[in-house]
Amino acid sequence: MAEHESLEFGKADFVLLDSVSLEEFMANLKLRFEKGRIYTYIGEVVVSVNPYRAMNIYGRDTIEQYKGRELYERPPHLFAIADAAYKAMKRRNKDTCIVISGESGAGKTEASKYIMQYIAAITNPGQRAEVERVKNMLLKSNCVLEAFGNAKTNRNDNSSRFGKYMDINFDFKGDPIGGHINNYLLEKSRVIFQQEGERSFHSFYQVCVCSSINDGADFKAVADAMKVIGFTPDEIQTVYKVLATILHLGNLTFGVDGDTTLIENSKVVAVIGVLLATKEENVGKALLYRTVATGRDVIDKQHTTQEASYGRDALAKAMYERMFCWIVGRINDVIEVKNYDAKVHGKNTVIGVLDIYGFEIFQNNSFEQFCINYCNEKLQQLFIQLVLRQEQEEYQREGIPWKHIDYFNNQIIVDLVELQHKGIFSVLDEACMTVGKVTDEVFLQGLNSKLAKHAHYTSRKLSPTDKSLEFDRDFRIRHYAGDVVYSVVGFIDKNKDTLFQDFKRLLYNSSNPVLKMMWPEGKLSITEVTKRPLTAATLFKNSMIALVENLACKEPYYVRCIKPNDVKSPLLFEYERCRHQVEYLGLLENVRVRRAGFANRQEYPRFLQRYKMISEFTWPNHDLPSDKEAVKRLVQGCGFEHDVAYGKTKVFVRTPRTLFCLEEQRDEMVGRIVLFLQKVWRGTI
Ligand code: AD9
Ligand code: MG
Repeated sequence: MAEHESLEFGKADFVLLDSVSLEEFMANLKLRFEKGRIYTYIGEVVVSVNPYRAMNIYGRDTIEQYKGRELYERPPHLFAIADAAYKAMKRRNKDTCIVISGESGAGKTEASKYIMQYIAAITNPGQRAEVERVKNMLLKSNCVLEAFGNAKTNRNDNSSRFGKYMDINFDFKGDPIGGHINNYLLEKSRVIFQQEGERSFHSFYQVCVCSSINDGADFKAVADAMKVIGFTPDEIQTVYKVLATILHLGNLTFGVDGDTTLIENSKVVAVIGVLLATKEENVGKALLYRTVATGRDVIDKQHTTQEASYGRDALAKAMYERMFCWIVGRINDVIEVKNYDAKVHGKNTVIGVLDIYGFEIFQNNSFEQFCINYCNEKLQQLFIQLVLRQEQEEYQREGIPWKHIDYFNNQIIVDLVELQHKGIFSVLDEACMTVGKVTDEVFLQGLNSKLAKHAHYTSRKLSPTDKSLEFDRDFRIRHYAGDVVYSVVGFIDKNKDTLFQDFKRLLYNSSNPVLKMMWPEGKLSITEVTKRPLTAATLFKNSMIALVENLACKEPYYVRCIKPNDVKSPLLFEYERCRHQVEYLGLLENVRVRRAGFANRQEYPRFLQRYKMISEFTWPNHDLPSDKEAVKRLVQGCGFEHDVAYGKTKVFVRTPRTLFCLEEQRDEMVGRIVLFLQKVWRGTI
């Protein structure tokens, strides 16, 4: 515990509050925010409030203060959590992960960048060139991914529109030797449509250099970063060509002449032909016709204007998404660990950093918000399992007397979305599988009939008098973080995510090899394409389940971000807004579990190893029947009896204060021992 931090800044750990109530919690959070203390602990969890201003707390000098120190020795900081994750990995050879959560605009992405900067700064003291190269790549990759995957929304000027999980691999020395990025469902619909006040992905403005945000300077930074990462000039050119193609597609309109669908502004087609390195007539044909196999015949079926517009939009979205995934893949090629032989170099360990799109509610919420909010439910569930439930279970396992603490378990909402056969994704997939014309309304009917009694689901049909459900197409989910009304419009299309095969062939047949590489499945002819691709919902659900499994097998560290106001003000602490977040994030329950429980627990041998020098009974070795007995003697000798409980395999320390005292005594003893040894060495004893 950061005891030395003056009380004028409030309590540095919520566990130390005089009494645990929402009011006390909020008062402390507010006081600290107003005093410029944006971080506060709950044990080992960092609570962070977005300061919305540049803080002078991330520099080299601050990094030095946190390097190698214990969590409770310094004021709360992201660096301390990063150091703890790093130390756990290095000392105990454990894979760890840092999970950053909070709603849109709460500060997750900024936090993830500071954490990475910290790790980069404290590693590679030997300045090995290869390690420096890897670190540089990892840091540079952020800039590229943000350009292509972030956008201005009404909640955040730099909102992540994709989920990102980055593994950093370390060698036995604790230096980064590589990494891997997993990206999750990019909100590609933004390419063709943005709500009022929002923008498309930053990358488009950077190529146009036309707007108020600092896009021009960013363009150069992104281009430089891509070069450093190792994108070839051809690859970078292709990226710009794809962006330009998408912009031109946006200008393309369709009309009819008798029975014929035609492109109204055919000059655009010529430009696209050049950009995509393919014949103009092939572009025109792919936009207006679809090749279909009927029995043994293959025919060209003309689109209606509606189908053609649908195809055009699907093409724009798919090209962007594919390019984004390709960029991630290229970065992975460069940063992935190569030539690492665990037998020679020792175990390769990992720190994972998760920065995902936060919970969001817009004026109009669609399939994308549904997926994003489901993802946040999954992460909340992981938090509950790991922090709240596991903690309680550990006390039971260790035989420590324990009073159960109630908390809201959001598993019921996770199930509502993902349960086989009964969940919303299943109902959606079922509707999409139905042969014939399926509408979003049919899907909504399916939901209504399956979920009529579910406490967290309702719709206009089920609650006709409910004012928040304005339209027939609306349904509402009671999420852990609040109620969200979704419009069912577009769910079926977005879930099917159809891109006519003709476009895939068009792109595959481009004479630009980079573009061709992005579209390998275009190789298949019409008669070879049979398999129905997995739906967007199923793919997303599977990736979320895999993500949670991956995180669950690592030792987790948490950063819980809070957004203080909706107007990006550095001064405003909107009490109600913050209270709501504290409640739904389960922070109070977190404090209660932590407090009713114990701030720290260590297996007996480890505890002894660290503190045995402070007691005559244990230094240098004890002759008691067990390590447990030895720890008891040590604790008695120090007078901490009242603050400690003895489990089957671990000693539990209730307050961090005790640990702090133990650490101080240890430091003092170590100092004395060193002095003594020096004297022996010099022969003065
Ligand atoms: V979203 O779910 O991706 O929409 P995030 O990632 O939680 O969201 P982000 O990190 O992008 O939010 O923070 C939003 C903005 O708040 C940033 O662009 C900064 O202007 C501001 N911010 C956040 N954290 C800090 C900080 N530690 N110091 C200064 C900050 N400004
Ligand atoms: Mg973000």
